[in-house]
Amino acid sequence: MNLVPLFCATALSLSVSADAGNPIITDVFTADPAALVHDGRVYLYTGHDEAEVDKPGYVMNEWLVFSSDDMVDWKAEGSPLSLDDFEWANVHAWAGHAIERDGKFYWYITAWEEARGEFGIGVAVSDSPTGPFKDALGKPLVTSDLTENPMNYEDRRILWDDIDPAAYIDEDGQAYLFWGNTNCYWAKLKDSMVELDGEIHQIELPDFVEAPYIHRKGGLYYLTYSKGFPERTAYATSESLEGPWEYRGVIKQLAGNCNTNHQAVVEFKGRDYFIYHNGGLRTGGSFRRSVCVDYLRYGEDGSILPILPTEEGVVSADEPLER
Ligand code: FUB
Repeated sequence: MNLVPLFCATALSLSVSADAGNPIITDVFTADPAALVHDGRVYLYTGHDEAEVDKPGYVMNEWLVFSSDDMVDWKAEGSPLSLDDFEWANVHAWAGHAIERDGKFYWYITAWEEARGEFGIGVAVSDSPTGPFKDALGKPLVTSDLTENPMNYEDRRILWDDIDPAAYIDEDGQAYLFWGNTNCYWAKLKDSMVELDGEIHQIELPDFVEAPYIHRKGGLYYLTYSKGFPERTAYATSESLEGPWEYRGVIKQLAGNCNTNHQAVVEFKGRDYFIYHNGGLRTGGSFRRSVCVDYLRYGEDGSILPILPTEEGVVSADEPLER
């Protein structure tokens, strides 16, 4: 991925096509989905790709929220969080993840910290899933001095291993944060949700690149992630969030017309969904991405069956599922 100068943010009016089918949002470019279910609605948190056509490099200044009660009709909830809300950040509103605890909503995000010249992970908080959100700390929660900064391209030390946060609250109430690029990290979160609790650990996963995401099904924890570059989605399972993790293979091939893959997994009204992005819109591409939704299905042994990206997407969660 490229680090590019900030282009001027363009104010875009947000409305969402009511048509079913992929991509689910067709009037703005959306990337890096995360989802949560609250009071019978699914809330979708995305990045906003604003790069011009044929200009390589991410231009991302804000995050967007959409919501739905059937996974088909999506309501644009606007942009309740942007780089302007983080005094320490100046560019690169990259992937985030939102989670609810005790009636508060915590949105962990990736952004570039101007003072240190590196990526950091911040956290914003709100009383509502749609905001307004405000920076909970006034500084990043995770900075590069806490982690290893692995050597990467051309033997240079990379400063973007602290990206792509994903939070999870276990049955016993313990909260965890997973994140990383090249190295996959995890740490416990204190009950406040805005402080790490103890050591930062690493998980060894084949060709881990980025986008760790945790979900649970049938007593098993699943860690999906982007593997290799261009990226495929792979996964590992464990009986404990603290590992050990068993690598289980690739479930999604390259995203169409786009070099990254970034997934969210959510269960809603008894069905399992795999949310991802591709470069599928006209003028779309690696820096003009679009969020899509398809079904996620499990094998009898708990394996995730290969994800089949479709143009038709999913049917209303309130209608019978015949395929
Ligand atoms: O959107 C910018 C970056 O690209 C994200 O942080 C990664 O997950 C990849 O999708």
